Amino acid sequence: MPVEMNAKSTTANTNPSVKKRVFSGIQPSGNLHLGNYLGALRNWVQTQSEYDNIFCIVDLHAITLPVDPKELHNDIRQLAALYIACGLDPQRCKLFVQSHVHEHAEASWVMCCFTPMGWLNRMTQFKTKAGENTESVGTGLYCYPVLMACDILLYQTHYVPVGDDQRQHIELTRDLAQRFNALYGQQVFTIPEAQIRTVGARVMALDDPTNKMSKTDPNPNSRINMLDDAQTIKRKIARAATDSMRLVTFDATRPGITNLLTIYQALTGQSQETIEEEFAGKGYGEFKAALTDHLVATLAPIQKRYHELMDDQRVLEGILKQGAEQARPIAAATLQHVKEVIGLG
Ligand code: ATP
Ligand code: LTN
Repeated sequence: MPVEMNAKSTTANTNPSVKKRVFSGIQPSGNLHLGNYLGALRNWVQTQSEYDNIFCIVDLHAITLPVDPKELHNDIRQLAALYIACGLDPQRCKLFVQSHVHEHAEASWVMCCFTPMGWLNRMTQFKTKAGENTESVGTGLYCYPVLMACDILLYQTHYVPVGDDQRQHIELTRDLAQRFNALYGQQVFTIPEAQIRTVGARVMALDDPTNKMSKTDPNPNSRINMLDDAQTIKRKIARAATDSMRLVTFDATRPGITNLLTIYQALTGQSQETIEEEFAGKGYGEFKAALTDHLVATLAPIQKRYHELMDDQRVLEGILKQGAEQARPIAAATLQHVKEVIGLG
């Protein structure tokens, strides 16, 4: 499976004592969708035996925009259940909730004091999410990339598997770590690398393939949610934007059909040529029916497992508690080192 690294890549090792560390996270802010799965979660699952894995439910990031407390509480549990239902194994991964390890918030304050305003001013996600409201949004939205950097740096992470939209945040993380290490003349932080797949790294919205598929898009038909049933998937794919050419080919000038074909490619693992041959002379209707079948076949077993997990909250809480207990000492050691070099305490 092709993977792009943003620096010299190192081959993963299967010897547990020298496994490289992977860290990533998703915000518990609404429905997990196909973009999150193909761009991030599925890749974590596929490589979990190669790495020392830490996966976080980044709830402190979710409060950077207004959120209903009850919904947030439920969304955290739902996301944890989906992590496991998608195939993350709590025996091989530390799974935890960001706010359960207070070192993230503490490190974030310290690193904010070392982050030039100009660096944050360049972050495009802030501009997209704040929109017209740059004066009224909370400053947490502005400092969000610093908290993300701390998530990664606290664990001496080597690789951060994410979708394409996170590229700029990982670059900032690297810059902050390099600058901090240089300032104190010590290797306080490991310099992480983004791991971005070539297929599925940017799944586009079904209604408007010039925008990325997003949890917070007001149009529910813009995304396939991981918990959508077969009928809903069929309806959303049938409505998905295409064009009037009726040619089932990968073509950057026709982003609608290309997005659907890319989803098909990510789900089947087939090459572009094989897919184009399979649908040569066939219409969009036939292709959309095949895509729907693959989506339903992929999501149905995940949904079954998800419901089993949600029915036994004690098991889920136990997994999250254990994950936080395993993660905390690693984060605490890095934070302690940071405090020592700065002269705090
Ligand atoms: P929102 O769009 O509402 O900000 P989101 O859907 O981007 O939320 P996040 O929690 O920000 O969700 O992202 C979790 C992971 O999913 C990240 O690694 C991100 O890069 C990846 N991801 C999000 N959207 C897509 C997408 N459309 N295609 C591929 N990967 C995606
Ligand atoms: N900012 C990310 C979520 C996120 C994350 C992280 C991803 C928070 N902390 C650490 C990787 C590593 C997003 O919006 N998708």
